[in-house]
Amino acid sequence: MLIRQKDELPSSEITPERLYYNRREFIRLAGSAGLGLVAQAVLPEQLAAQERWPKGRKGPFDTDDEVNTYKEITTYNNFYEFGTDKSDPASNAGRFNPKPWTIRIEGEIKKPATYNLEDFIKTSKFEDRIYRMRCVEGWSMVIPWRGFPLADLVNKVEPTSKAKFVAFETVYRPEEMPGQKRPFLRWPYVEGLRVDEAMNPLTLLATGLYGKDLPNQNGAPLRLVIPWKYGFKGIKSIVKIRFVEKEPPTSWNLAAPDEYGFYSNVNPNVDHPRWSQKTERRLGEFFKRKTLMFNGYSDQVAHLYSGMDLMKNY
Ligand SMILES: Nc1nc2c(c(=O)[nH]1)N[C@H]1C(S)=C(S)[C@@H](COP(=O)(O)O)O[C@H]1N2
Ligand SMILES: [Mo]
Repeated sequence: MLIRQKDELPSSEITPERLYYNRREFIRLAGSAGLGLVAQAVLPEQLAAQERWPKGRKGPFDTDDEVNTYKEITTYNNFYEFGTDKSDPASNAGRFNPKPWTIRIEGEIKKPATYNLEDFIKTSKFEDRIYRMRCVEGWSMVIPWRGFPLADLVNKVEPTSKAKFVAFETVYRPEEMPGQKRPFLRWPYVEGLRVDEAMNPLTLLATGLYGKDLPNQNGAPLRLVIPWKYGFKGIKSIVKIRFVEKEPPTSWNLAAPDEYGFYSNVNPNVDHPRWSQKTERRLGEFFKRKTLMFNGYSDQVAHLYSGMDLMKNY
Protein backbone atom coordinates (compact mmCIF):
# COMPACT_ATOMS: atom_id res chain seq x y z
CA MET A 1 0.00 0.00 0.00
CA LEU A 2 1.17 3.49 -0.76
CA ILE A 3 1.60 6.08 1.92
CA ARG A 4 0.37 9.44 0.76
CA GLN A 5 2.58 12.44 1.56
CA LYS A 6 0.80 14.97 3.68
CA ASP A 7 0.08 18.10 1.71
CA GLU A 8 1.25 21.36 3.14
CA LEU A 9 -1.02 24.28 2.52
CA PRO A 10 -0.62 27.84 3.74
CA SER A 11 -3.49 28.74 6.04
CA SER A 12 -4.50 31.56 3.66
CA GLU A 13 -5.60 28.94 1.14
CA ILE A 14 -7.82 27.08 3.52
CA THR A 15 -11.40 28.07 2.97
CA PRO A 16 -14.06 27.66 5.62
CA GLU A 17 -15.51 24.90 3.47
CA ARG A 18 -12.29 22.91 3.56
CA LEU A 19 -12.20 23.25 7.31
CA TYR A 20 -15.81 22.26 7.50
CA TYR A 21 -15.47 18.97 5.67
CA ASN A 22 -12.30 18.28 7.47
CA ARG A 23 -13.69 19.03 10.87
CA ARG A 24 -16.44 16.52 10.20
CA GLU A 25 -13.84 13.92 9.29
CA PHE A 26 -11.82 14.86 12.33
CA ILE A 27 -14.78 14.52 14.66
CA ARG A 28 -15.46 11.10 13.19
CA LEU A 29 -11.85 10.04 13.70
CA ALA A 30 -11.75 11.55 17.17
CA GLY A 31 -14.98 9.77 18.01
CA SER A 32 -13.77 6.40 16.83
CA ALA A 33 -10.53 6.86 18.76
CA GLY A 34 -12.49 7.57 21.90
CA LEU A 35 -11.24 11.15 22.15
CA GLY A 36 -13.28 13.93 23.64
CA LEU A 37 -14.77 16.65 21.42
CA VAL A 38 -12.36 19.08 23.06
CA ALA A 39 -9.93 17.86 20.42
CA GLN A 40 -11.78 19.94 17.80
CA ALA A 41 -10.22 23.08 19.19
CA VAL A 42 -6.73 21.97 18.25
CA LEU A 43 -7.50 20.87 14.71
CA PRO A 44 -4.14 21.12 12.92
CA GLU A 45 -4.11 22.96 9.62
CA GLN A 46 -2.16 20.15 7.96
CA LEU A 47 -5.11 17.89 8.50
CA ALA A 48 -7.36 20.38 6.70
CA ALA A 49 -5.15 20.12 3.62
CA GLN A 50 -6.09 16.45 3.37
CA GLU A 51 -9.69 17.35 2.74
CA ARG A 52 -11.20 15.60 -0.22
CA TRP A 53 -14.52 15.81 -1.97
CA PRO A 54 -16.82 13.83 0.33
CA LYS A 55 -17.38 10.23 -0.59
CA GLY A 56 -20.64 8.39 -0.54
CA ARG A 57 -22.63 10.52 -2.95
CA LYS A 58 -22.18 8.35 -6.00
CA GLY A 59 -24.21 9.17 -9.06
CA PRO A 60 -24.32 6.98 -12.16
CA PHE A 61 -21.55 9.02 -13.82
CA ASP A 62 -19.11 9.03 -10.90
CA THR A 63 -15.87 7.07 -10.92
CA ASP A 64 -14.86 5.09 -7.82
CA ASP A 65 -11.25 6.26 -8.14
CA GLU A 66 -10.00 8.41 -5.30
CA VAL A 67 -10.59 12.10 -5.95
CA ASN A 68 -7.56 14.39 -6.19
CA THR A 69 -7.19 17.13 -3.60
CA TYR A 70 -8.42 20.65 -4.29
CA LYS A 71 -4.83 21.78 -4.09
CA GLU A 72 -3.64 19.29 -6.71
CA ILE A 73 -6.47 20.21 -9.07
CA THR A 74 -5.90 23.97 -8.76
CA THR A 75 -2.09 24.22 -8.74
CA TYR A 76 -1.08 21.78 -11.51
CA ASN A 77 -2.72 23.12 -14.66
CA ASN A 78 -2.40 23.54 -18.40
CA PHE A 79 -3.70 26.93 -19.48
CA TYR A 80 -1.16 28.44 -21.86
CA GLU A 81 -2.93 31.81 -21.79
CA PHE A 82 -1.25 32.15 -18.38
CA GLY A 83 2.09 30.51 -19.20
CA THR A 84 3.40 27.06 -20.08
CA ASP A 85 4.57 25.75 -16.70
CA LYS A 86 2.12 23.71 -14.65
CA SER A 87 2.36 26.26 -11.83
CA ASP A 88 1.92 29.32 -14.09
CA PRO A 89 -1.89 29.38 -14.30
CA ALA A 90 -2.29 29.40 -10.50
CA SER A 91 0.37 32.15 -10.18
CA ASN A 92 -0.66 34.34 -13.13
CA ALA A 93 -4.45 34.11 -13.36
CA GLY A 94 -5.19 36.50 -10.50
CA ARG A 95 -5.77 39.50 -12.74
CA PHE A 96 -8.28 37.66 -14.93
CA ASN A 97 -11.85 38.80 -14.26
CA PRO A 98 -14.55 36.33 -15.30
CA LYS A 99 -17.46 38.51 -14.11
CA PRO A 100 -19.61 39.59 -15.87
CA TRP A 101 -19.40 37.14 -18.76
CA THR A 102 -21.27 36.82 -22.04
CA ILE A 103 -21.32 33.86 -24.42
CA ARG A 104 -22.29 34.07 -28.06
CA ILE A 105 -24.07 31.01 -29.49
CA GLU A 106 -24.44 31.12 -33.26
CA GLY A 107 -24.11 29.37 -36.61
CA GLU A 108 -26.38 26.60 -37.85
CA ILE A 109 -29.07 26.98 -35.19
CA LYS A 110 -32.61 28.34 -35.11
CA LYS A 111 -32.00 30.53 -32.05
CA PRO A 112 -28.67 32.36 -32.20
CA ALA A 113 -28.22 34.56 -29.13
CA THR A 114 -25.81 36.33 -26.83
CA TYR A 115 -26.31 35.16 -23.27
CA ASN A 116 -25.32 36.71 -20.02
CA LEU A 117 -23.78 33.79 -18.13
CA GLU A 118 -25.88 34.51 -15.03
CA ASP A 119 -29.13 34.23 -17.02
CA PHE A 120 -27.87 31.22 -18.85
CA ILE A 121 -27.01 29.46 -15.60
CA LYS A 122 -30.47 30.12 -14.13
CA THR A 123 -32.09 27.93 -16.77
CA SER A 124 -29.59 25.07 -16.50
CA LYS A 125 -29.69 22.04 -14.24
CA PHE A 126 -26.39 21.51 -12.44
CA GLU A 127 -24.87 18.27 -11.22
CA ASP A 128 -21.66 17.23 -9.50
CA ARG A 129 -19.83 14.48 -11.33
CA ILE A 130 -16.55 12.77 -10.49
CA TYR A 131 -14.62 12.17 -13.73
CA ARG A 132 -11.22 10.68 -14.54
CA MET A 133 -9.25 13.21 -16.60
CA ARG A 134 -6.21 12.23 -18.72
CA CYS A 135 -3.77 14.76 -20.18
CA VAL A 136 -2.01 13.86 -23.45
CA GLU A 137 1.31 14.46 -21.65
CA GLY A 138 0.82 11.34 -19.51
CA TRP A 139 -0.65 12.53 -16.20
CA SER A 140 -4.16 12.15 -14.91
CA MET A 141 -6.42 13.38 -12.14
CA VAL A 142 -9.87 12.67 -10.73
CA ILE A 143 -11.95 15.82 -10.51
CA PRO A 144 -15.39 16.47 -9.01
CA TRP A 145 -16.86 18.85 -11.59
CA ARG A 146 -20.01 20.91 -11.28
CA GLY A 147 -21.73 21.41 -14.60
CA PHE A 148 -24.59 20.57 -16.90
CA PRO A 149 -24.73 18.35 -19.98
CA LEU A 150 -23.78 20.19 -23.16
CA ALA A 151 -26.71 18.31 -24.74
CA ASP A 152 -29.11 20.50 -22.71
CA LEU A 153 -27.72 23.57 -24.44
CA VAL A 154 -27.72 21.95 -27.89
CA ASN A 155 -31.39 21.10 -27.45
CA LYS A 156 -32.23 24.65 -26.37
CA VAL A 157 -30.72 26.35 -29.42
CA GLU A 158 -32.21 23.92 -31.98
CA PRO A 159 -29.47 23.11 -34.50
CA THR A 160 -30.45 23.01 -38.18
CA SER A 161 -29.87 19.89 -40.30
CA LYS A 162 -26.60 21.43 -41.52
CA ALA A 163 -25.07 21.45 -38.03
CA LYS A 164 -22.55 18.59 -37.95
CA PHE A 165 -19.87 20.03 -35.64
CA VAL A 166 -19.66 22.43 -32.70
CA ALA A 167 -16.76 24.93 -32.53
CA PHE A 168 -15.66 26.58 -29.27
CA GLU A 169 -13.54 29.66 -28.66
CA THR A 170 -11.68 30.92 -25.55
CA VAL A 171 -11.75 34.60 -24.60
CA TYR A 172 -8.95 36.81 -26.02
CA ARG A 173 -7.74 39.25 -23.33
CA PRO A 174 -3.97 39.73 -23.55
CA GLU A 175 -4.10 42.41 -20.83
CA GLU A 176 -5.43 39.84 -18.37
CA MET A 177 -3.82 36.73 -19.88
CA PRO A 178 -0.07 37.35 -20.14
CA GLY A 179 0.55 34.17 -22.17
CA GLN A 180 -1.53 35.62 -25.02
CA LYS A 181 1.21 38.21 -25.58
CA ARG A 182 3.48 35.37 -26.65
CA PRO A 183 3.09 32.97 -29.58
CA PHE A 184 2.80 29.71 -27.59
CA LEU A 185 -0.28 28.90 -29.68
CA ARG A 186 -2.44 30.85 -32.13
CA TRP A 187 -4.86 32.89 -30.05
CA PRO A 188 -7.66 32.60 -29.26
CA TYR A 189 -7.58 28.89 -28.33
CA VAL A 190 -10.17 26.98 -30.36
CA GLU A 191 -11.65 23.48 -30.08
CA GLY A 192 -14.37 21.40 -31.64
CA LEU A 193 -16.56 18.32 -31.35
CA ARG A 194 -18.83 16.38 -33.65
CA VAL A 195 -22.46 17.09 -32.74
CA ASP A 196 -23.00 13.50 -31.58
CA GLU A 197 -19.97 13.80 -29.28
CA ALA A 198 -21.36 17.08 -27.97
CA MET A 199 -24.71 15.35 -27.32
CA ASN A 200 -23.20 12.41 -25.41
CA PRO A 201 -24.48 12.50 -21.82
CA LEU A 202 -20.89 12.49 -20.47
CA THR A 203 -19.99 15.82 -22.13
CA LEU A 204 -20.30 18.69 -19.66
CA LEU A 205 -20.15 22.44 -19.68
CA ALA A 206 -18.58 23.01 -16.28
CA THR A 207 -18.87 26.09 -14.09
CA GLY A 208 -17.31 24.65 -10.97
CA LEU A 209 -15.33 21.99 -9.16
CA TYR A 210 -15.32 20.80 -5.55
CA GLY A 211 -18.80 22.31 -5.31
CA LYS A 212 -17.68 25.90 -5.90
CA ASP A 213 -17.13 28.20 -8.87
CA LEU A 214 -14.21 27.37 -11.17
CA PRO A 215 -10.96 29.00 -10.12
CA ASN A 216 -9.50 31.14 -12.95
CA GLN A 217 -6.72 28.62 -13.58
CA ASN A 218 -9.25 25.84 -14.24
CA GLY A 219 -11.15 27.82 -16.89
CA ALA A 220 -13.52 30.23 -15.16
CA PRO A 221 -16.32 30.87 -15.63
CA LEU A 222 -17.27 28.16 -18.16
CA ARG A 223 -15.26 25.32 -19.71
CA LEU A 224 -15.76 22.08 -21.55
CA VAL A 225 -15.21 18.65 -19.92
CA ILE A 226 -15.02 15.51 -22.09
CA PRO A 227 -13.66 12.69 -19.93
CA TRP A 228 -12.91 10.16 -22.68
CA LYS A 229 -10.69 12.59 -24.63
CA TYR A 230 -7.26 14.00 -23.86
CA GLY A 231 -7.41 17.07 -21.64
CA PHE A 232 -6.67 19.63 -24.34
CA LYS A 233 -10.13 19.11 -25.85
CA GLY A 234 -11.52 20.63 -22.63
CA ILE A 235 -11.33 24.26 -23.74
CA LYS A 236 -11.42 26.84 -20.95
CA SER A 237 -13.04 30.28 -20.47
CA ILE A 238 -15.42 29.88 -23.42
CA VAL A 239 -16.94 32.97 -25.06
CA LYS A 240 -18.24 31.54 -28.31
CA ILE A 241 -20.01 28.36 -29.41
CA ARG A 242 -20.67 28.01 -33.13
CA PHE A 243 -22.54 25.20 -34.89
CA VAL A 244 -20.96 24.43 -38.26
CA GLU A 245 -21.17 22.08 -41.23
CA LYS A 246 -17.45 21.24 -41.58
CA GLU A 247 -14.88 20.02 -39.05
CA PRO A 248 -13.59 23.16 -37.34
CA PRO A 249 -9.89 23.95 -36.74
CA THR A 250 -8.51 23.09 -33.28
CA SER A 251 -5.56 24.76 -31.56
CA TRP A 252 -3.27 21.77 -30.97
CA ASN A 253 -3.98 20.29 -34.39
CA LEU A 254 -3.01 23.64 -35.96
CA ALA A 255 0.18 23.71 -33.88
CA ALA A 256 1.29 20.09 -34.57
CA PRO A 257 -1.03 18.17 -36.92
CA ASP A 258 1.01 14.96 -36.88
CA GLU A 259 0.89 14.86 -33.06
CA TYR A 260 -2.65 15.98 -32.25
CA GLY A 261 -5.71 15.04 -34.26
CA PHE A 262 -9.28 16.29 -34.17
CA TYR A 263 -10.61 13.32 -32.21
CA SER A 264 -7.96 12.98 -29.49
CA ASN A 265 -9.73 10.09 -27.83
CA VAL A 266 -7.72 8.57 -25.00
CA ASN A 267 -6.20 5.47 -26.62
CA PRO A 268 -3.38 3.41 -25.08
CA ASN A 269 -2.88 1.65 -28.44
CA VAL A 270 -1.95 4.77 -30.38
CA ASP A 271 1.36 6.25 -29.28
CA HIS A 272 2.08 9.93 -29.50
CA PRO A 273 4.91 10.26 -32.09
CA ARG A 274 7.30 11.20 -29.26
CA TRP A 275 6.08 9.00 -26.36
CA SER A 276 3.87 6.04 -25.44
CA GLN A 277 0.30 6.51 -24.26
CA LYS A 278 0.09 3.09 -22.59
CA THR A 279 0.52 4.35 -19.03
CA GLU A 280 -0.16 7.46 -17.00
CA ARG A 281 0.81 8.95 -13.65
CA ARG A 282 -2.15 9.84 -11.47
CA LEU A 283 -1.27 12.97 -9.51
CA GLY A 284 -0.48 11.98 -5.92
CA GLU A 285 0.45 8.38 -6.83
CA PHE A 286 3.90 6.89 -7.20
CA PHE A 287 3.41 3.93 -9.52
CA LYS A 288 2.10 4.46 -13.03
CA ARG A 289 -1.31 3.16 -14.00
CA LYS A 290 -2.35 1.52 -17.24
CA THR A 291 -4.23 3.94 -19.44
CA LEU A 292 -7.68 2.62 -20.32
CA MET A 293 -9.31 2.76 -23.77
CA PHE A 294 -11.47 5.88 -23.94
CA ASN A 295 -10.14 6.60 -20.44
CA GLY A 296 -12.40 3.85 -19.10
CA TYR A 297 -15.58 5.23 -20.68
CA SER A 298 -15.86 2.68 -23.56
CA ASP A 299 -19.34 1.54 -22.57
CA GLN A 300 -20.67 5.06 -22.98
CA VAL A 301 -18.75 6.22 -26.06
CA ALA A 302 -17.20 3.39 -28.13
CA HIS A 303 -20.31 3.30 -30.35
CA LEU A 304 -19.56 6.85 -31.53
CA TYR A 305 -16.49 5.55 -33.38
CA SER A 306 -17.62 2.16 -34.69
CA GLY A 307 -16.27 1.61 -38.18
CA MET A 308 -13.64 4.33 -37.80
CA ASP A 309 -9.93 3.57 -38.03
CA LEU A 310 -8.67 4.97 -34.72
CA MET A 311 -5.03 4.75 -35.88
CA LYS A 312 -5.88 7.33 -38.55
CA ASN A 313 -8.52 9.27 -36.64
CA TYR A 314 -6.33 9.95 -33.60
N1 LIG B 1 -8.02 27.91 -23.45
C1 LIG B 1 -7.31 26.84 -23.06
N2 LIG B 1 -7.95 25.71 -22.70
C2 LIG B 1 -7.24 24.62 -22.30
C3 LIG B 1 -5.82 24.64 -22.29
C4 LIG B 1 -5.16 25.84 -22.68
O1 LIG B 1 -3.92 25.96 -22.70
N3 LIG B 1 -5.95 26.92 -23.04
N4 LIG B 1 -5.11 23.49 -21.91
C5 LIG B 1 -5.81 22.19 -22.06
C6 LIG B 1 -5.11 21.06 -21.50
S1 LIG B 1 -3.73 20.51 -22.34
C7 LIG B 1 -5.56 20.39 -20.39
S2 LIG B 1 -4.80 18.95 -19.85
C8 LIG B 1 -6.71 20.89 -19.62
C9 LIG B 1 -6.30 21.06 -18.15
O2 LIG B 1 -7.39 21.42 -17.36
P1 LIG B 1 -7.20 21.67 -15.77
O3 LIG B 1 -6.05 22.61 -15.63
O4 LIG B 1 -8.47 22.23 -15.28
O5 LIG B 1 -6.88 20.33 -15.18
O6 LIG B 1 -7.18 22.14 -20.10
C10 LIG B 1 -7.25 22.26 -21.51
N5 LIG B 1 -7.92 23.49 -21.90
MO1 LIG C 1 -3.32 18.34 -21.56
